Amino acid sequence: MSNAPDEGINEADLKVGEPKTKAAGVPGVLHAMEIALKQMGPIRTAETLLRLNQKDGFDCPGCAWPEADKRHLAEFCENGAKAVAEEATRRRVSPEFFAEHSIADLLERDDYWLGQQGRLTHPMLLDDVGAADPERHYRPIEWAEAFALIKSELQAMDSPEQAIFYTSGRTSNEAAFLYQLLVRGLGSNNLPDCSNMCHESSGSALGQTIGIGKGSVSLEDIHEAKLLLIAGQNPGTNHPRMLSALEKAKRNGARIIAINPLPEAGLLRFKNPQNISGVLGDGTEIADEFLQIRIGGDQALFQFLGKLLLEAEAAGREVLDHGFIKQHTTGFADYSAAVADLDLATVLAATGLTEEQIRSLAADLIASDRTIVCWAMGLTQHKHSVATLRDVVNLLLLQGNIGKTGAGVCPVRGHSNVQGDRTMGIFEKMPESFHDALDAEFDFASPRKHGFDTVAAIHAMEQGKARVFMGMGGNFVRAAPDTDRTEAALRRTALTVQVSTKLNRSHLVTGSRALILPTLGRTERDRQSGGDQKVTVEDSMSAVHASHGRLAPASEQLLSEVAIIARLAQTMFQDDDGARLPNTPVADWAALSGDYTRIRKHIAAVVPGFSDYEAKIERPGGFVLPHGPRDGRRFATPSGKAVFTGNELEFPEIPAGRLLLQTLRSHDQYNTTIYGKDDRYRGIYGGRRVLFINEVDLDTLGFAEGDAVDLVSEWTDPKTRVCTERRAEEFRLVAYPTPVGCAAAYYPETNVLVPLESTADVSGTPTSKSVIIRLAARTPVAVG
Ligand SMILES: Nc1nc2c(c(=O)[nH]1)N[C@H]1C(S)=C(S)[C@@H](COP(=O)(O)OP(=O)(O)OC[C@H]3O[C@@H](n4cnc5c(=O)[nH]c(N)nc54)[C@H](O)[C@@H]3O)O[C@H]1N2
Ligand SMILES: Nc1nc2c(c(=O)[nH]1)N[C@H]1C(S)=C(S)[C@@H](COP(=O)(O)OP(=O)(O)OC[C@H]3O[C@@H](n4cnc5c(=O)[nH]c(N)nc54)[C@H](O)[C@@H]3O)O[C@H]1N2
Ligand SMILES: [Mo]
Repeated sequence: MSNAPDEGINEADLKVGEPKTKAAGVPGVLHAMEIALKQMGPIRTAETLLRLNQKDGFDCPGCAWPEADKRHLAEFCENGAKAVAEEATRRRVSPEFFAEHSIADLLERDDYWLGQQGRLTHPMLLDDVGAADPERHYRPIEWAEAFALIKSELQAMDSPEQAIFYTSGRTSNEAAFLYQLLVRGLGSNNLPDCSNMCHESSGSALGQTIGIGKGSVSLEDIHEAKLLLIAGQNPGTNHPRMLSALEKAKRNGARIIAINPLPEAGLLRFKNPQNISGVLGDGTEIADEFLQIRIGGDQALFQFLGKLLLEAEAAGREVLDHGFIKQHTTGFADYSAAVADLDLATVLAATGLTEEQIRSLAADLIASDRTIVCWAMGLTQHKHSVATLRDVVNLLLLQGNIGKTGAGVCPVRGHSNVQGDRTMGIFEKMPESFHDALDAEFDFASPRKHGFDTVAAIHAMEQGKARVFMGMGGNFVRAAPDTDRTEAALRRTALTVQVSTKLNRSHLVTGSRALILPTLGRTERDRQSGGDQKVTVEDSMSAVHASHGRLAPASEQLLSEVAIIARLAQTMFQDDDGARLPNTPVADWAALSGDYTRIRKHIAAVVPGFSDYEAKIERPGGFVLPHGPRDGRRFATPSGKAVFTGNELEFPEIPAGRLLLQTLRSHDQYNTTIYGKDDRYRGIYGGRRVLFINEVDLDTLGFAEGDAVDLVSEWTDPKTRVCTERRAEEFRLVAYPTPVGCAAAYYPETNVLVPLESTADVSGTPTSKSVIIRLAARTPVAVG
C-alpha cells in the first residue's frame, strides 16, 4: 500500500448511494485499518491502536466520551483509530515542503489535501517582506528567534487587550493551566475557545439552573437508566464508543428515543465490532423510537412534554416528584404558568411531529423513574439553544431526575479535553473565586475585566482592535463562522501564531507575519529535563485521568505545548538576567516545564477538586471531580436550589421558498480535518459539496436530484433590519429523508454561510444549525 498522500477532492467524482441503517461492524473496522495502514504502516498501526484508551496508554484524541473501566484489548472505534492515524502518520511537512509550496499554491488546496501532507516538523516563519507577494513562502526559524518575535509584537501593542489567545479542546490540563496563567500574566482574559462554538449553550443553561456547567451522569448511570433521550446528536459517527454504553443500557431494559431531523445510522442499529453477534449478525437496534423533529423544534417538544406531565398529575396520576421539587427547587410556579397555555397546533408546527408521537413519549417519561437526556450540537447551535436546554432541565426536574442513579443531564462533549480546558481556566469570564485563588498562588493581580469570546475576537480583529492572534491548537479560520469575514479579520492583524501538529488553512490565512510552532501530539513521548512526562485530561463525565504518549516524536524539533508556553512566559516575564518583571506571576517556568508534577501542584492549589492530584491519577481510571447536583443534590445557585425557569417559546420560521440549513459532520472528518472523501452512513462517496434536501422541497422549489446550485444565506439583522447575503458555490442536491423545509450540508464548507452576527442568546454560539438559505440555479456553462 502506498504511503503517498492522495490528491485533493474532485467533486466531479461524487457518487450517491443509499444511506446505511447500521453503524460500525466489520466495514467500520476495515475502513479504519485502511486509513491507519496508509498513514502509519503495519508496525506502527499495531503499536498505536493497541495503546488507545488502555490503562497506562494514551487518551484517545478522538472524543470526550469516557473510557469504560474494563477495557477490551481492542477498545477502539473507527473514528478513534482515524484520529490516531492522522496524528501518528509517518508523512512529514518539512521545511523542504514549504520551499516547494508557496502560500498562493497552498491556498488553492482543499482541507483534505492539507491534512494529508503529514506532521509539521520545524518552527516556521512567514515574514512580511513583500506581504502582497503571492509567492511568499514559510522559512524555518529557530525557536528562540520565534519567541523573540512574539515578544516584540506583544510589546508593540497599545494595550494587552490587543492580543487574542484561542484554544482548541485537545490541549492537556497542564498546558491549558499554564496557558491561561501566561495570558492573565500578560494582562487580559482574551481566551476564546472552541467551546464558544460548541457546548457554550449547555454551560450557560446548566450553570444557571443547576449551578454547574457540566453533565451530571456517569457511565453507570447510562447503563442503569430506564429511559434515554438522545437529542441532536449523531453518536454513530461522533461518539461511537457511546453506542456500546447504549447497547448495555438496552440489555438492562432501557428505552431509547432518538430525537433528530435525520435518521442517523448508529441510532437505528449498531453492530458492535467488540461482539461476535455484532460482527456477524444484524446488530442491536438502538433506538426504540425515532422522532424526526424539524430543525429548531426541540424547545416546543420539551415544553409540551412538561405540560403533559403537569396535566397528568392534575388528572390524579402520580407523576411529579413533589419531595424533590419542594426541597430542592425554586421557580416551579413560574414554569407551570409558562407552559400552561402552550398551544398544540403551534407545537406540532414547530416540531413536525404528530400528537400521538409526543403523547407516547410523555407516557414513556411517566413510566420511567430514571431518565437521562443526552445531547450535542443539534441542541446547542441555535439562536434559542440556551432556552431550549433550560426547558430540558425543567422536564428532568419535574420527576426529580437529577442526583440519583440512572438519571440526569448528559451534554456529550466534543474534543477530548474541552471540558478539562474550561476547568483549568480557559474561559473569557472565569468566576472571581478562580481569580482570587490564582492571584494568591502566583502572587500577582490577574485582570478581572472579561475578555473576548470567539465571535467577539473576530469582531475585534475586523475592527483593527487586535494585533496578535495565537492559537493553541485548532483551526480557527475554518472552525469559525462567516469564513470570508473571519479571513479578512485575521489578515488585519500584525502577527498570527499557530501551535499545531498538522497543516491547516489557519497557517495560510495570516496576519502580516505568521509563525507555525510545531508541537507534540497525545500519542508521542514527552521527554523533559525531569524525565518522561504524562499529562492529564477530563472526559465528558468529569473523570480525570493520565495520558502517556509512547511513540517517538514526529521530529526532534518539536516542543511540547507546555514547553512552548513556559518558554514564551520566560521571554515575556523575565529580564535578560532571568529576574522576574514586576506584576507578573511568581512561577519557576523552567522548572514547571521540566517536571509537570509541579504544574499539577499549582492546579491542586487553585482549582477545587484537585487535592492529592498526583496520587489520584495513579489510581486505575483516575478520579472523578466533585459535582454538587450529582453527588448530593447540592446546587451552587444563589438560592442553593435547582431553578425551574419559565421560557418564552421560540422556533425558527422559514420564509416561503427558503430552507433551514444545518451544518454538520460527515463520517470521514474530525471537525475541520477531513480524513476521507466519503460519508458512508449517508451514502455519499467521493465528494463533500452536497445539500441533503427533502424530495418535496426539490419539487416545490423546481429542482431535481443531482442539480448543481449555489447556496445563498439570507440574514436580516434584527437590530438594523438590513438583509445581507452570503454564497457557497456549486453544491449538488441529494434527495434525503430530512423533514420538509430542513436541509443539511457539511461543515466547514458551509461556514461561509453562517453570519457572524447570528449567535445564540446568552451563550454567543454561532447558529451553525439554523441558517436560512435559498437555492440559486447555477447558470449552465456553455460547452464547446
Ligand atoms: N468522528 C468525529 N468525531 C467527533 C467530531 C468529528 O468531527 N468527527 N467532532 C467532535 C466535536 S468537537 C463535537 S462538538 C461532537 C459533535 O457531535 P454531534 O453533535 O453529533 O455532531 P454534528 O455532526 O454537528 O451532528 C449534529 C446532530 O444533530 C442533529 N440536529 C441538527 N439540528 C437539530 C435540531 O434542531 N434538533 C435536533 N434534535 N437535532 C438536530 C443532526 O441531524 C445531527 O445528527 O463530536 C466530536 N466527535
Ligand atoms: N458550521 C459549523 N461550524 C462549526 C461547527 C459546526 O457544527 N458547524 N462545530 C464547532 C465545534 S463543535 C468545534 S469544537 C469547532 C472546532 O474547532 P477547532 O478545535 O479549532 O478545530 P479542529 O478542526 O478540531 O482543529 C484541528 C487542528 O488542530 C491541530 N491539532 C490537533 N491535535 C493537536 C494537539 O494535540 N495540539 C495542538 N497544539 N494542535 C493540535 C491540528 O493542527 C489540526 O489541524 O468548530 C466549530 N465550528
Ligand atoms: Mo465541538
